[in-house]
Amino acid sequence: MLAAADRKLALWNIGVAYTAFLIGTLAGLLQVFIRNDRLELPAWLDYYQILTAHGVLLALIFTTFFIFAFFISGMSKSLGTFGPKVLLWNWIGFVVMLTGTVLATVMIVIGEASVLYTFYAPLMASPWYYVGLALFVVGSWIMGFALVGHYMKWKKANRGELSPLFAFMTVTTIVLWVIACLGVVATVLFQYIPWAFGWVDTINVELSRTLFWYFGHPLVYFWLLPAYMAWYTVVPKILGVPVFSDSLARLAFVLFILFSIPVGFHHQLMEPGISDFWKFLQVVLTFMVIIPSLMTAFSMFANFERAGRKNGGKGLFGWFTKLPWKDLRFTSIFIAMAFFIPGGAGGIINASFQLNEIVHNTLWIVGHFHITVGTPVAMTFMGLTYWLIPYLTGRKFSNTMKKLGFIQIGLWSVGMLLMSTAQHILGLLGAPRRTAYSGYNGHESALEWFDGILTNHVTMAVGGSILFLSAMLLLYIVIMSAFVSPKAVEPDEFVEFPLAESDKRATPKFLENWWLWIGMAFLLIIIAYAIPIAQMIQHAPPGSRGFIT
Ligand code: HAS
Ligand code: CU
Repeated sequence: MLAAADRKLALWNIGVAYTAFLIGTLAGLLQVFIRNDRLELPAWLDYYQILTAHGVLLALIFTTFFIFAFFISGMSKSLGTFGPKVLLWNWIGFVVMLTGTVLATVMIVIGEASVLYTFYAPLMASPWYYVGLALFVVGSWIMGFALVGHYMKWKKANRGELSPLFAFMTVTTIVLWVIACLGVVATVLFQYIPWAFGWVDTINVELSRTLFWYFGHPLVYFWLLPAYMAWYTVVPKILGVPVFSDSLARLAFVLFILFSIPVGFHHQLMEPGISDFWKFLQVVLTFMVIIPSLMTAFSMFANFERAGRKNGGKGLFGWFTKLPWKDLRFTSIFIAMAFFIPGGAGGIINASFQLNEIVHNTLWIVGHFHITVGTPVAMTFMGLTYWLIPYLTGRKFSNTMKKLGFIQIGLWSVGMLLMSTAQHILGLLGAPRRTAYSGYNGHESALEWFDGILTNHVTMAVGGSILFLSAMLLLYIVIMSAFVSPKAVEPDEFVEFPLAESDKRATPKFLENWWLWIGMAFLLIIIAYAIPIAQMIQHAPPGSRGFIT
């Protein structure tokens, strides 16, 4: 069991994560009903305010705090108990991050920041919203550096040795996060804050979006990599096999450092002001960043086959039925992975210029991110929550809880399948995203326009309601495992941190040469971004004043 101080730190992070989850899912429920023209909001609340709350609280706040809880627990487990300095800096980072979160959330709730989670200029929020975001990022850096400090101490004590896989992956993710945030910090500090406080009149819109997406794309891998960490290190343990290949796992992670960042233009393919060559180059790099995900899929199938055969599975697919389907810790994450097959395929479609023209401003994209971050990532985090909280509190995860857990992931899967399928198809038919209303083409309401079973805003709302039910069930499980369930007495697999053996004898040492990877990452970033950004500044049209909805 972890030291009490480390457990407390992790639990506080989980607490904030699930508080954000509660408000965020509530906002999601309201949204599907508004889009469906079934709900009139009271005057003090509006669609864009709720949409902002939903995006920020779930995609940014829930994920980040949960990710840090997972990092803290795994780093303490695999490298040893935190020293007082590491603990102190973690707490400082946590408080700064929480302060930023509260400030930004208050601004959203009082209607001063209805700018969506992408906060595109020239939409303008209260300056305090941007200050909140900046604090959030700075806090996450402090926590990240504290964890890297813990890692460096281990490296000093174990000179020349490769670090444990979990620690290596944590550091990779933090490196990725820090480099990515440089873009958002630059735009928030030098563009949005001076503009929102009124120190300057106008903003260079194209530059702000470019700096945002320099950050916004690797942001999605900041969510994904912790899920991959669970797939690579936790899942094999549950299956009773070692990590399939330590070098493959590490190589996949360093490829993310290289190719996650110089690809932001795939979110801006439809924007003027970037010449076609640079869009093309970044699309090529986008196709490079697909490779480590394909490597991950390969590893996972290898795990399954090895485990299934070990349990007596025969023939080409016989192993499939021999997987531990009755184990909630496994099945939840398996479903998460399965959702990433269409999720990833959709990403490849989005990244293809000609197809992007069809899907870019439509609900298709909303469907895409609900089967990437909304299920593969979120459901992996749920699958971790079932045992991580009991592991940290020592409370039992009873059979009733296990049953509820299965119902919960079942509901999430059905809800998401309905909602995201409807979103994808509606998008292809032209239903727009980022709008409160969907009555186009001369129709008053979306209800007149789309009326098939899966091409219907009602289907979307039914899916959304099932998801909300699932979310409430999850919160019940969280509260029970955090505060109510009796302490576990006999040994129980839910009160353990499953971490698989990883044989690193054949792993090349250069995979842990951080300067090599960071240097190459910056080289690629300069190649992909230096000239187009210079052009955006040099040939900037007159800047834009702010607009407030
Ligand atoms: Fe994306 C837009 C391209 C992955 C999230 N993406 C978004 C937005 C979000 C998001 C939030 O190129 C909207 C932003 C906004 O508000 O405007 N995306 C990609 C590509 C990938 C990708 C190429 N996205 C993600 C992940 C996300 C995420 C991951 C969150 C966590 N995305 C785009 C593009 C846009 C975009 C464009 C802009 C669209 C526009 O026009 O605005 C790739 O990383 C995907 C690679 C993944 C794979 C899948 C590998 C499969 C695995 C599972 C194996 C399963 C097993 C189980 C083993 C190739 C690893 C077996 C089970 C059985 C049942 C057999
Ligand atoms: Cu992207």
